Amino acid sequence: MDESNQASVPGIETLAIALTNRHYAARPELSTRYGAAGRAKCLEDARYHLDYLLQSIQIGSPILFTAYMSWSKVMLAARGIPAADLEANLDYMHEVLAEGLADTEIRASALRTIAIARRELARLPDAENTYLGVGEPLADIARDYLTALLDGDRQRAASLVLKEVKAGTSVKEVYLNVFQRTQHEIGRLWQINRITVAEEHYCTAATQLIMAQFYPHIFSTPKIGRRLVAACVNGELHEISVRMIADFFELAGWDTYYLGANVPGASIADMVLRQRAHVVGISATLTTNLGAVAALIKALRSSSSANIKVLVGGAPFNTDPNLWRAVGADASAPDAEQAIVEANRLVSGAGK
Ligand code: B12
Repeated sequence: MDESNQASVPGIETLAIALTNRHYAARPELSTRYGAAGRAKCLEDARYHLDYLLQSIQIGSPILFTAYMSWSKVMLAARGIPAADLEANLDYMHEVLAEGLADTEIRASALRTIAIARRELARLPDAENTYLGVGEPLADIARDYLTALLDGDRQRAASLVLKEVKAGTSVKEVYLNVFQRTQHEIGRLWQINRITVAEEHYCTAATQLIMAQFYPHIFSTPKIGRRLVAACVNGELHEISVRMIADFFELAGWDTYYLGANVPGASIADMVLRQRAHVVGISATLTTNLGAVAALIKALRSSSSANIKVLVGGAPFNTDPNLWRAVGADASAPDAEQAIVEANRLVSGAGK
């Protein structure tokens, strides 16, 4: 099973070096302004850009590259790097790939994909709105919860949500409107350089701990005889998403086998078989992990679990609602609530 995260087009490193050289040749003042460290950072960014580009074209979804460029624009703006630099970088990328890609089909889709992103880039905002805006459900609780975590007070954060559930709010609402929204907000704050990686790690670990406090409730629902195996694809470290999926299924009476982050495809396939799962839920947050999702599904289809229903999800699937077809899945769902609806529909035999 090929689970490589790098798109299988040769020479990403060569292209990244050529792109960086082109950028610095056109803008020699960058060397004096940012020094050797700046050049190394530019090369690192070039690798990321090309990796996202190649994954997007291999999976046939230009919108994924545009979404990545949109994310880059916000990220760079918060660090004082103007959008014009990113636009110029895309222009140089267009030139470098026009000269450096031998395969005419790949070259054509690469240039088309860059052109789409380049056209959109000027229209895209350089900041993202908060996920905890006034008017969102449970927004006050979510804001207080985040403040408690950023104060380093996970006890206070826990008691806020436990009290809320005691008062009648469902665990599902707390999951989606407090935990999920807060995690998205934490990502935004990290992206715009307002919190550190350590703060993000603390908040994430605390939320995982607090989620566990709901387990007596989650695991007490009567069972309906359906089984879910849920995992992050190989290379994928964002595990709360799929844990949330598993918990919603457990609440809906399924027996769930939650495998967590970064699971080798062969192990997922083995678990599907051993647990005689009705559905396997596969999560990918990063576009660069989509190749591994497609490889895993291909392997499942040619195994003794060929008839397993495959549900996929995560940020790229929310960006491109048709992406599930391209990776060979049976369906996708934008969140944990919709995931149950899709899984029940798949198991009851109603095709899409
Ligand atoms: C916590 C976090 C991490 C932690 C994860 C730890 C852990 N134990 O999970 C760590 C530190 C490991 C991490 C690392 C990285 N991260 Co990070 N991370 C996050 C953060 C802040 C929260 C993730 C989370 O918990 N979300 C909460 C869940 C519940 O929400 P969700 O993912 O949307 O899930 C729902 C739906 O998508 C859907 N769904 C998801 N999966 C599935 C599966 C199925 C089957 C179905 C049906 C539905 C479904 O249902 C879910 C539940 O409702 C996000 C921000 C964000 N927007 O999510 C950034 C974020 C995803 N990370 C980001 C980045 C850049 C990275 C790194 C590349 C950083 C780096 N340079 O090292 C690495 C990559 C690691 C890797 N190889 O996977 C970026 C990605 C941007 C992009 N362009 O792709 C984000 C968006 C932050 C940002 N705003 O900039 N990260």
